[in-house]
Amino acid sequence: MAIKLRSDEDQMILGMVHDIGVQRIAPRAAEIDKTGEFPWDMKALLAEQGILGMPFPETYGGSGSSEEMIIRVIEEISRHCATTALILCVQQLGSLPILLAGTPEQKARFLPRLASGEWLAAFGLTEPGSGSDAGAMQTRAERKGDTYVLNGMKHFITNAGLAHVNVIFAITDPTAPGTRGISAFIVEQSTPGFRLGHVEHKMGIRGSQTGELLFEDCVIPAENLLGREGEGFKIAMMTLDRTRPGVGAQALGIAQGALDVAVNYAKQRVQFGKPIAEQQGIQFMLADMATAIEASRQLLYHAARMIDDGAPNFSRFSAMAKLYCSDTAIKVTNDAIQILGGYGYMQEFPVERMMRDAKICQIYEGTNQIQRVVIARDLIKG
Ligand code: COS
Repeated sequence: MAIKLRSDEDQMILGMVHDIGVQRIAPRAAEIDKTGEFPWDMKALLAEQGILGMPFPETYGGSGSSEEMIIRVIEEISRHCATTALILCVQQLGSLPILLAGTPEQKARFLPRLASGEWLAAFGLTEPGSGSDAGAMQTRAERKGDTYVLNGMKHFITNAGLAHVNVIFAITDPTAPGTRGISAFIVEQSTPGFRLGHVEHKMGIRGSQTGELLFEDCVIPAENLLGREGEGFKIAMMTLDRTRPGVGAQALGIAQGALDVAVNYAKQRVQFGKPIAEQQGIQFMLADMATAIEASRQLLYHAARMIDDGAPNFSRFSAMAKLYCSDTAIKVTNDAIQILGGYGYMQEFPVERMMRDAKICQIYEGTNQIQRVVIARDLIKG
């Protein structure tokens, strides 16, 4: 359903993204999934069209788009290819710590080439023993003169080995209480002692490269510290509060794409002498899928508008949007496969890929169990 945008210009941009999605992204989606190779052509397309520049202010070469526009573009691209949409999601995720906590010098140095799409970004928080419990990380950063020396590893990192700008969270003060010993750093790709480890083979979003980042006496300049020492955990949380709607948008787009396929199929597939779309059992399924998608969309757009309006408690709604949209995507893609029957299970139709792609949305940027923790804590606080 068309929910009116705040400006005609935004409406025009969304129309342009719709056309690119249909004409250029959709035809590549199955192949990207099959080869499991990072789609450099799609990254170039998003860069050329200024889509990768959306999360960056105009001063740094971006378009300074609203969060609402960013999530609507992610949604539109995800209808066709969740892997391609993820390129925009992670560009925002890996750059936001710099936007939120960077000095003017750091912003001037890193943001323009991220906004143009010349560089990719990565966000290094997760470790093997530190997933939902993000504060349990082991990676160390020791101050030595005017440098920090990093040792440890990050895993399950999107764009591992591809990103030039890697925002890495590491412990600078092991004696500090709670998460107050964690700091954030920018590690550039070619830094000695920093390298790509194992690359994962995944169930979905297969064209996105996910892997380990290894730090072995990796020396970075002290000026690459983001914010102050000890502020790293808060920077990570503030970032995730603002990027979780992007994951919701990815899930919502996947769900909408699956519904579109299911409706088309149901109108054409004849069984018992009529299209299955005329069977009430199928109609009820389609109606429930469309209703869940619309409810998810309203919640998601609401959360994005809260971010744009600087609402104080947007973090709860951001978590709700990510949780609800991703649960919807799993339900809707599962039902879409069911409507297509045996064909839905086959790789010549896109719905099995959509279901595989949807699953990660319930897991990354905080599992849906963690989203419930965030929502509940906000509900019961003070
Ligand atoms: N914004 C700013 N600060 C925040 C915050 C937020 N949204 N959430 C927590 N903080 C602050 C707290 O105020 C607290 O600060 P003080 O030390 O000054 O008291 C500090 O961070 C620690 O907070 P808390 O005690 O709530 O931390 P927990 O260890 O209980 O963890 C959760 C909180 C579970 C929410 C956090 O670990 C989390 O989000 N986990 C999921 C991680 C994740 O999403 N990983 C995906 C990686 S990207 S694919």
